[in-house]
Amino acid sequence: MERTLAIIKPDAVERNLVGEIIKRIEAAGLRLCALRIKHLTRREAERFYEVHQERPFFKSLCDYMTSGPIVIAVLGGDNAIKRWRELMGATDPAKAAPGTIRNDFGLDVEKNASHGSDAPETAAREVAFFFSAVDLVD
Ligand code: DAT
Ligand code: MG
Repeated sequence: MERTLAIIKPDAVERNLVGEIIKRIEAAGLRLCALRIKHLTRREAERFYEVHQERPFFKSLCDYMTSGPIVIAVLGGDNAIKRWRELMGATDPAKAAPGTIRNDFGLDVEKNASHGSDAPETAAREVAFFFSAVDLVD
């Protein structure tokens, strides 16, 4: 079984889309291994997205990710990383396939409703960023 980190971003929490997005996760057969709600501090957002710190959108991204509460989940299952990214769709909602979370609910390339880890190494780092081993169910 593989694990990945999923975030329901502030724009989606604000619009009461948490239940709808978790419904899609469960319908796809991914398991919830951990779940919490949190309002990120500036420092936490900057550390979480440090790989993007040289990008022109970094400050705006951190402003946005600290603008309201987020829901953070660890998802488990065979191929969970790829399957969750497929459910989300492409980064830019305008380019995401119909029926994906970002196409259905994303507002723009920044306010794109959800986050998913992109590889096993980043998934391990991102899960450990928010959760301890004792927080995770198998
Ligand atoms: P993803 O979230 O699909 O893994 P990413 O890792 O390239 O995409 O970027 C992280 C987040 O940064 C993304 O979800 C939204 C924001 N972002 C990416 N490209 C952007 C851009 N060109 N303008 C504004 N925000 C952007
Ligand atoms: Mg990414």
